[in-house]
Order: sequence, then structure tokens, then C-alpha cells
Amino acid sequence: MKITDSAFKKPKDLPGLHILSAGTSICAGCGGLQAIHEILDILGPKTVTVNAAGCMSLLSVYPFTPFSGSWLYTAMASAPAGAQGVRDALDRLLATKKIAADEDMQVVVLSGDGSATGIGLSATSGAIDRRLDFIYICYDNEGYGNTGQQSSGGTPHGARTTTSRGEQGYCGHKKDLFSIWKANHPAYLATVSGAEPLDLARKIEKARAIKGPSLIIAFSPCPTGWHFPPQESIEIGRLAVRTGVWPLKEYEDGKVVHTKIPAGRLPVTEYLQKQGRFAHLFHPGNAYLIKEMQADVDAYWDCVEKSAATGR
Ligand SMILES: Cc1ncc(C[n+]2csc(CCOP(=O)(O)OP(=O)(O)O)c2C)c(N)n1
Ligand code: SF4
Repeated sequence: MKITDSAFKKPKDLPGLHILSAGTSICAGCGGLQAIHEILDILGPKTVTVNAAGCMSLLSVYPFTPFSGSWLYTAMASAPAGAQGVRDALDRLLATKKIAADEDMQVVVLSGDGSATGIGLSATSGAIDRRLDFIYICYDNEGYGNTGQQSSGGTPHGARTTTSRGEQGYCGHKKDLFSIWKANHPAYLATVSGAEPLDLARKIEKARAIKGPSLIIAFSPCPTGWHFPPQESIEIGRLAVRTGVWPLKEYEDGKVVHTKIPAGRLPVTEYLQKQGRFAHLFHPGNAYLIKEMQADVDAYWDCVEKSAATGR
């Protein structure tokens, strides 16, 4: 399915449904919630959400839920196993004609980066190996948000978290979840941002159409954990793309394609200076960390440009 076949060509093609209703207990300005709103609007109401413990498991607090489809809560490690059970049950109901084909539902895992890059990886690996037909949505707020923004496998080098409070911030490096999944030969992979809704809609449309295991990694600015005013969430999402910090890309049929190459990339400082978690990088003696970050981003895009030029 080529992106030119998409039903979403212009912003006015985007649905204004708000399938996920308002009035949840999630923080104001949550970029993860914004992306999930947009994703569910494309997937539609016939969606079963299997939710690993994290911020978004607070969306449904009995007896209230903003979901119009079904919702299942699991432990952090086992959402893909839960998704397998739901898919198997649906397949059985279809095979025995207890439900009609048009009553089938899309099975979706919803998890944070802590589950996706660490605690839930082994169940994920098993689900991909079994070619489970599901979409794994990781809202990446780059930390264990629900428990107070401790460092996770998704935390970027140099960011301050509640477990990396030192003058240099987090000394580890963000795990490359896209490459981890790619090494497992999934059906489809994509990175998205709620601040780029047209690009997001096209990718969700594709993930829905392609059978097999798919991953969507949604950039999720987190005012509470990243320390910025909630009204700046969309701007931070845009800056992540314009500085090249968050590449928008997809993987299909063994190939990675960048869906938006930022022209005239802005310096990474434009993105960093908006967030309290990076404030220490502007202290005397830490300029080298910003230089390293800029060098990493430049090296990434040099490599993308070279492979586009050579076709490799
Ligand atoms: C095995 C396990 N360890 C720790 C916890 C406590 N816990 C609940 S939610 C959470 C944070 C999850 O982080 P992430 O997956 O990134 O989602 P977010 O909270 O950021 O939405 C943690 C550590 C748990 N539920 N299970
Ligand atoms: S802590 Fe961050 S990711 Fe979690 S709900 Fe609040 S803004 Fe969203």
C-alpha cells in the first residue's frame, strides 16, 4: 500500500471524530494523549486496546472509560501476550461464525517506552515471532512517567530525570526501538508525532491495512516530566521534527523510508532550551554535551542523505 493511495491528502481529510472522549485524568498538554486521540480517530471504534501499566492505564478508572471500543489492562510485561489472547478469541469467534466478519476488531497494544524498550520486550519478541496481527503503539515520553519520570530505556542521553539528577543528566543512551523491532522482521514500523497529524494518519491507515505485527512509536512531549508549560506541547513536537531530533520514518518490505526530511534543520538548542529537563546543559562546562547531541543528529541525517544518494 503506497502512501499516495492514502485517503489523507490534505488536513481537511482528517477525521474530527474524537472517538476517545474528553474529561480524562491525564495531565494537561500531554503529547502522548494527543497522539492517541489522533490514532484512535483513524483506527475507528472497532478497536480493542490492551493497555500495559503506565500513564495511559489511568484513562479507564472503573466505572468510567473514555474508550468507545473495548479496553483491557495488563501488567507492564505482558500486553503483547494479552493481545494474543484477544486476537485468538476473535479468530475463534469468527471461525465458528459467532461473530460476523464486520464485527471483527483491530487489536492494539498501548504502552509507554518503559514497557516497550525494557520490561515488555520479551513478550513483544514472542508476539512478533508468532506473526501476531496487532498494532503496538508506544507513546514515547522518554521515561517512567506514571511513577514520576524515572530514567527508562527511552530516556535520551543528558536528560535530567528523577533518577538522573546529576549535573550531566542521564548517562545512558536512548534505545533504538525502531531498530530493535526491525531486526525482528515485523510487517510495518513507523515513527509519528501528534504535531504532524497528516503524516500520522497515513501511517496508521497503513498499519491498519497491513496484516501482522506493526509498531507505531509516537513522540510524546510530557509537560510534567520534561518540565515545560502544557501549552507548548505542540511546539515542542514540531521542534523535535524541525531540528531532526525525531525522524519521521517507516519500514515496510525490508526498506526504511523517511516520510519528512527537515529542510534547513534548526539547531538542537531550539528544542533543548524549551525544556527544564535539559536546562543544566546550558550551564558552564556542559556545552560539550550539546555539541555531542548536535553531532549525533548531524551524523544521522548525513547517513540518510548518503543512502538516499546511493540507493543503499
Ligand atoms: C514489573 C513492574 N515494575 C514496575 C512497575 C511500576 N510501574 C507502574 S507504571 C510504571 C511506569 C511505566 O513506564 P512507561 O512504560 O514508560 O509508561 P508511562 O508511565 O511513561 O506512561 C512503573 C514503573 C510495574 N507496574 N511493573
Ligand atoms: S506524566 Fe507526562 S506522559 Fe504521563 S500523563 Fe502526564 S504529561 Fe502525559
